[in-house]
Amino acid sequence: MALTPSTIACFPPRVTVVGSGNVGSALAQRLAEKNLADVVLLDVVEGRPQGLALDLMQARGIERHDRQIIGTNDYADTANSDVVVITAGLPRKPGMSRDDLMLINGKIVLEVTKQAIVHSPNTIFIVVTNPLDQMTHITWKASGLPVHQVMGMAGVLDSARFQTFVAMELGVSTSDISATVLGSHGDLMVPLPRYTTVNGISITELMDADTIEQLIDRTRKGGAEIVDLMKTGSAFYAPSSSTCVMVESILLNKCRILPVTTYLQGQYGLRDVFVGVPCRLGCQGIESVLELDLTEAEQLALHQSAEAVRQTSDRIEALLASS
Ligand code: TXD
Repeated sequence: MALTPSTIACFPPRVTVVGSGNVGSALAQRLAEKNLADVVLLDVVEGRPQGLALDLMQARGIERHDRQIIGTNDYADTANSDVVVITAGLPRKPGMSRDDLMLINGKIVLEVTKQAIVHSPNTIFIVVTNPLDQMTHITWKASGLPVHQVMGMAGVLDSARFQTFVAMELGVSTSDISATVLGSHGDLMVPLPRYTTVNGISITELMDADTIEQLIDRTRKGGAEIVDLMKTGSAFYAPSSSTCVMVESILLNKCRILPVTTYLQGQYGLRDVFVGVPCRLGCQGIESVLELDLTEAEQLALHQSAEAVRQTSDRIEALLASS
């Protein structure tokens, strides 16, 4: 992989969060309160990002940090961002298919990327908007950046959900559990029990197959379970935590190994498709892709997951061509 020099020149780094809805505003708070970066919060809605930024600024003395939070509707204010996170989009409404949402959010993500890249030409993009794998593809193409500088957040969240359910089932600390979920962000995600461990012991040695299957099923439906409870809106605390840990690994060059949506070019026998796999995240973005040793069944599940993403690539290409 050809790596270009880091854009991170001096502290504090600057992170733009596009979309000041539930995920975007929670992420801005986490980034600032962890003292990780100055934050530019941008939205199309006038006043909302400015109001949220002022509110967050007024908490600084209490939270004891000095990060700047700027709210804006103008991309000029996002100039020289080290990382741009895209959370802008619309949620699915009753009667709307995933395809309808893909086109609506596809146009939004395309426009956001084109505007953001003008002011931060060597940034690193993290896409959060759904449908995740397809939106990440759009940002990669529209930005013209190398693949290691464009990635999607989903696997960290799906793994965190699996980790939580395993901890609840076993009655142990969540911190002692390391969970791995690969694949696309949706019903075909691929939780890997063999690579899910409690202090190094695989859960396949600690639970029976039926229990593991129930936890996997709950993980797959993790987002929907929260939507059903909340009635309006969807999860944002764990999604913003998940995005924050990716930003942190990049800005601090921590080189964490995290499941990230990336463009595969032969790894896992897959090519030219965005899908979630473990990656090493450092100051240049995706520093490398880790290839786990998968069983035939695990490999098949990953390929099926990737195939579902690939089936939509015509529509993504058509959208890009018409822009
Ligand atoms: O795991 C994951 N990747 C996800 C993805 C986890 C949780 C949420 N997931 C998706 O993220 C969700 O399905 C949505 O597509 C996005 C954002 O979720 P959020 O819950 O934050 O949605 P909101 O609260 O509706 O916020 C969206 C904001 C809102 O303020 C709009 O005004 C803004 O996006 N928006 C825009 N901002 C800038 N530019 C444009 N064009 C624009 N259009 C809408």
